[in-house]
Amino acid sequence: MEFVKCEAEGAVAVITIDRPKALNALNSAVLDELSATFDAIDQNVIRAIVLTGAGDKSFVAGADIGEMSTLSKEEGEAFGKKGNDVFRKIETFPIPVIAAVNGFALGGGNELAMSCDIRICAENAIFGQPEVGLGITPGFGGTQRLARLVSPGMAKQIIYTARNIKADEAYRIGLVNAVYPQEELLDQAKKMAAGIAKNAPIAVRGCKKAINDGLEANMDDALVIEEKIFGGCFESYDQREGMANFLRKKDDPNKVKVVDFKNA
Ligand code: DAK
Repeated sequence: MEFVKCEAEGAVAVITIDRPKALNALNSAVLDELSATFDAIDQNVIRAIVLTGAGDKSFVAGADIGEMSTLSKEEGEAFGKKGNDVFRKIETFPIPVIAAVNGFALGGGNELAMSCDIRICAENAIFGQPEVGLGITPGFGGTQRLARLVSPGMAKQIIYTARNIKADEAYRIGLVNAVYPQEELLDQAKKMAAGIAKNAPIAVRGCKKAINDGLEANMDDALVIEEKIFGGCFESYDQREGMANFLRKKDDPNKVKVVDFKNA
């Protein structure tokens, strides 16, 4: 791979978009490599993924404006589909994906972060959807995911004005879960990923599916989705062992652990 690197550390994989000369902007090659990288993840070994950008300036500075500038309508639609297919693959990937946003997350960069399960960022992170300033609409799911993640009004303000927001504002509106000094970001993301990887993998995957599928359904159907996934956990080794373990440790005075969410 030329632009996407993947390193496994135990049960955690770190995927890095590495195209420094264009601040990690997404051209077709990056999108193809990103898709192939997720396809190659060994889901029997990896239990959580961190997605980040190379360097300390940019997560992803958007779709590649040079490549997009000469597209015809048909080519534009095909480029949009290519991105949407990869981002949907990430969003529905069975294993949780944490975006460690280490700088610019503009346009397709913010859209990529939003296709991940969880976003944390560095203090220098900048988020925005600058598309209307370029004469286009967001094309990799930005109109849909931003409105669902923050609020329709806030998403419309960000998209219509094409004004960027800083890390603290992204935190305030709930676009990111936490903000860290740049030098701590990756370790914090790996720590969170390792914390997820420690838990029962079938249950974690079930939670991701239940939350994602439930958000697309009405509450009655969503609760049925949850019931089925919940039921599916029973008789598994993890369920039997997890519950037996709790019952064995019932009298352990240290068993209730409350953790500061920022250090979870
Ligand atoms: N594309 C291509 N190259 C980029 C780039 C991008 N998005 N962003 C930065 N670069 C390149 C710059 O051209 C420059 O290259 P050289 O000139 O050195 O060759 C290099 O990265 C360093 O950038 P700067 O010199 O500009 O660095 P600064 O620190 O001064 O500024 C910046 C950083 C991030 C503020 C600035 O580079 C910038 O504004 N970049 C563009 C950000 C942007 O507008 N991104 C959103 C793109 S729109 C669709 C599918 C997808 C999309 C839309 C529709 N369909 C087909 C339906 C998605 C759209 C977008 O993502």
